[in-house]
Amino acid sequence: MITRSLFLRMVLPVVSLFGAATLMVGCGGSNAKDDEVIYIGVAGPFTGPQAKIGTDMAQGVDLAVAEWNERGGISGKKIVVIRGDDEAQPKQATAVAQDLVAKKVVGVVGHFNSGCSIPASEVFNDKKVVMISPASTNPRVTDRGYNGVFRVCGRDDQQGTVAGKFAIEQLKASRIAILHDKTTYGEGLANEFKKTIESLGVEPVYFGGVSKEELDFRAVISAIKAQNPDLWYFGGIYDQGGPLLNQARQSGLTAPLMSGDGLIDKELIKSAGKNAEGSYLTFGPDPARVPTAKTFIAKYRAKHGEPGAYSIYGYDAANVLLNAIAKSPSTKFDDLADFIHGNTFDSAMGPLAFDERGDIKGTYYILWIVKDGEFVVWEKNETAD
Ligand code: ABU
Repeated sequence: MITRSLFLRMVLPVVSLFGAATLMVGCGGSNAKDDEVIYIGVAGPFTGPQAKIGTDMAQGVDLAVAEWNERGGISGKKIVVIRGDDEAQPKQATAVAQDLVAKKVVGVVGHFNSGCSIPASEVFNDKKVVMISPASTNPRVTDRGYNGVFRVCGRDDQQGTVAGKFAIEQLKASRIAILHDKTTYGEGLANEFKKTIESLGVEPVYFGGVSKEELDFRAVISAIKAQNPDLWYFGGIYDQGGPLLNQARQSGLTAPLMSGDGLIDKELIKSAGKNAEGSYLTFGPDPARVPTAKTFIAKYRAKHGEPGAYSIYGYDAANVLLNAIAKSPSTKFDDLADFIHGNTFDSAMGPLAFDERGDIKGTYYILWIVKDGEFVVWEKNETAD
């Protein structure tokens, strides 16, 4: 089994994510005065084509907050979550960030899309609000040196490298087409993948983008097919991945697809069915194989149904933030940011610590494959344990 704990041997103090404050407050109702509650934000796509994955993430946050409130909240104050729907649109993300700041949130879990997290974090950094993304993997999210910006997922320069090496060294692919959705995430990941295969001596036979709103892929599929690839890579999200796979198979493009974490959502399987079979994806370890995730999975199922790929990351990001709020000298920005930088968190996915950029420490990405209508860890990863 591969977990972050294999890689984290920290000298920093370990913070139990489950050590709560002691005073009890009511959990229900929304009429509490501002000084009786602690507001945190959760920001992501809650409507539109990516509503499913955004809601999964927010429900992870809701579960964490419900647990803290059941234990009495923090310093006698109930925690209240304010959701900000960015609709996966960068401009809307900036508006959401401004709104959350105006509503006096102490910190924010979000956003989902890198293209939203980057502009939103300009607002949060300016207004001194801590932000922890569960899912935004583009390097620039944390590379700008903002002390209060964190993520609990990996980075696309790691993900693209793992994918590129796998394509060349394991799959022995030599004719690789690369497509992306022209977003910060999709194009960035496609470029990281391209860089890696080129460093291993393989030039892509095709490299191009389609708008993230596009659902008719016939022209690009035809251009890709004309190059007779033995593998094609897509930097993008599941809402396009399903139609893309369907149209590719209909047009006779039979080469396996490879992609990143943006495609790991059951909606892909619902949309593409057997056309998704055999697709390779990069993502973190399987929570079902992480012992510390078992309680989360059971509780999430009881409250919200089956967890989505990013539910547990929403939960862990919220718990990092809530621990910082509960255990820092104050809820001021510097105290919260320093606390998060200076501690190891005992999260559902295993020990979690942050480097100076706000990235998690430890190796992260492994290969998954779609098999019999499920996302499963590619078996040979097991040898890396
Ligand atoms: N990391 C998958 C999708 C979210 C993003 O980084 O845009």
